[in-house]
Order: sequence, then structure tokens, then C-alpha cells
Amino acid sequence: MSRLRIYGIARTRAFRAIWIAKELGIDYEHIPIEIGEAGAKKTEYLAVNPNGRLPAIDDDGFVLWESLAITLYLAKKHGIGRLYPATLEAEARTWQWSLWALNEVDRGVNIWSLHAVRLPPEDRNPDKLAEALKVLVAPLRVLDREFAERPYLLGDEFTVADLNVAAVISRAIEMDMPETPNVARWLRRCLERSAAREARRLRAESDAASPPDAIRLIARINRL
Ligand SMILES: N[C@@H](CCC(=O)N[C@@H](CS)C(=O)NCC(=O)O)C(=O)O
Repeated sequence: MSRLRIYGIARTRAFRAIWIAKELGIDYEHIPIEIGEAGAKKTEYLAVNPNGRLPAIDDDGFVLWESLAITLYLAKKHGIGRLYPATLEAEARTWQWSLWALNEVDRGVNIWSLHAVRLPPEDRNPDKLAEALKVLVAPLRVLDREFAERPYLLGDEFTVADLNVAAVISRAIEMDMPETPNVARWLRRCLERSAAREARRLRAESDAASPPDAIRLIARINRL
């Protein structure tokens, strides 16, 4: 029987696809393609994702790329009424937060994480770090206000809306967030779920196995 295939080393945005697969209990095959010429820009992978970026999935012949399209697709296929909302309005709210996460915070968090934690200290750029923090202030305040009203984005339960936003900002778990304490608490709650812990363990292993040059390549290829 064919299985879901998830392409992309766990250190990349493939983390998001791995997390949702674990939340939904889907049996999957992980193909840990590396970024750039070492993997994602090779002809075989370009046939899966012509953008040469990670992640992508192949679900029994249905190929899909864009990490949050993947999480939404899998949650809707396997988790309606559970991880995926059952009403049109809640579904639209899920899209709202998912697009918001990509447009408002994805790049800032990645720049912060590279220049605060992941790059070798001599390669970190304090100006880029400061700029990333500045860009993140307003959207994180918007997110913080949500959790004054409810524990999760759609109400009382964790859904794919939380997973998408928490996955995008997951590397900010090590960021000091004194001005947005609700975000800090919600992020910890999301990332402490057992599926998230397993996905984070895979990502941490993949981070640990990445030499400094691989991290430099990430910063260079992604212009971060
Ligand atoms: N919006 C895309 C971004 C994908 C992306 O940029 N992935 C990175 C790895 S996390 C990548 O493949 N970078 C290498 C490159 O751009 O060549 C998504 O969310 O899937």
C-alpha cells in the first residue's frame, strides 16, 4: 500500500508536515532531502517541486508543496471536526491565521533564529537581529491579544490554525517575550504536545547533524 511521503530534512519547513502527520497519526515515509544543489535542486526533486524548495509531499500520487498548504490538506483529509474546523467561518479563520503567519512572521523568526542561535557566533549579524525583532513586535502583539480571550486561536481546543502559527514561530521558543507573555505560554503549550515533541526531536537531531557550513548555506540561499 502506498504511504504518504514527506520530502525535506527535518531541520527545514518539513518540520511542519512532520508535526501534522504525527498529530493525525498518519503513517508516512520521510525522505530527508537536503536544500540546494545537494538535494532540492536536483532534477529528481525538481520533478516533485519545481521551485526546488522544501517541503513537498506525495500522497498516493497527489503531489503538493508549500508547507502550510500541506498541513491544511492533511488536517482536512484526516481530521475534520478535530484538528480541522467543521464550519466555514472557522475554516476561513484558519486560513486567515495561516496566511498571516507566513506573511507577517515567518521571515522575521527565521532571521532571528539564525542570527541569535543557529549561525556560528562569528557569522551573526546584530543589525539583522535587531531588525528582525523590530519587525516582529507588532504582529506578536496582535497574536498576544487573541490569547487574552481564549486558550487557542479558534477557541478551547488546539487545531491546525494553532499548529500552523506555532510551527512558523516555533524557533522563537528560545526568544525572550516579556511583552507578549500570552504568546510565550501558548507557544509552550503547543510545542509540548507529544506530536510536537517528537517532531522537534527529529528537528533537533537534524540541527545537531548540520555542520556550520550547512547553516551558512541556509542563511545565504534564503537571503536571511
Ligand atoms: N513558502 C515555502 C518556503 C519553502 C522554503 O523556502 N523552504 C526552504 C527550507 S526551510 C528551502 O527549501 N530553501 C532553499 C531554497 O530556497 O533554495 C513553504 O512554506 O513551503
